[in-house]
Amino acid sequence: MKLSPSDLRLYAVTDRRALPAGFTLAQAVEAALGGGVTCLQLREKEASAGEILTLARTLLPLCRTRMVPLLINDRVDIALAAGADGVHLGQEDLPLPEARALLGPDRILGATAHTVEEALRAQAEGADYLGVGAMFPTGTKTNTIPTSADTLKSICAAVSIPVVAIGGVTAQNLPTLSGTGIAGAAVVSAIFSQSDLTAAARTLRAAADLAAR
Ligand code: TZP
Ligand code: MG
Repeated sequence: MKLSPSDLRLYAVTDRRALPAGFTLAQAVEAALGGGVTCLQLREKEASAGEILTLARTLLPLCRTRMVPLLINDRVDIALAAGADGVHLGQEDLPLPEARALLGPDRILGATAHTVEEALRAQAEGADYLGVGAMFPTGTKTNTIPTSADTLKSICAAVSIPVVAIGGVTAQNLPTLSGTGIAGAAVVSAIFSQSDLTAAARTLRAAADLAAR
């Protein structure tokens, strides 16, 4: 599955640690997909490679049914083994040229960028989209680099690939990013820590549809 910018409108990033009691990750993902999530990233920082692979194989059919791309955080090898649609890599992960060589031209390669310079380099090295942030304070990731809306706007203007905002994004603060040029928003806790995941995703999707270009 190749990426279209509208696939990034509401990009849900998993974290089993955030889930309300009683939910499996598959149940949570199914509920979130029902609320209008358009892209899913499997990001389980405490899971073993085998666990991530098993989770990817469980989530892939749920995503495929709804034509939602499934991307794997950090791990090109697991993405390939699971037949996932691609990966998301940060500045300290496998360099993008090597990742692209392993993935081939058709799988999706996403990259994190915090500056225009990083964004242009990622684009030149084969990224299909960029994640930019943290836009707002977040408890989900501790080692984030705070990123301003002005920087986000400059990045969107500098690159031709689509950009998603990440980090502390909620339905309440997402409207403040409207006009920056984002293709969508990526969230962990605003979906996965909510008791009604479908309603949370639906509200965010409406906000993302308004804020994205
Ligand atoms: N990268 C930058 S911030 C972040 C990641 C993975 C965490 C986003 O989580 P939340 O709960 O949406 O703030
Ligand atoms: Mg990473």
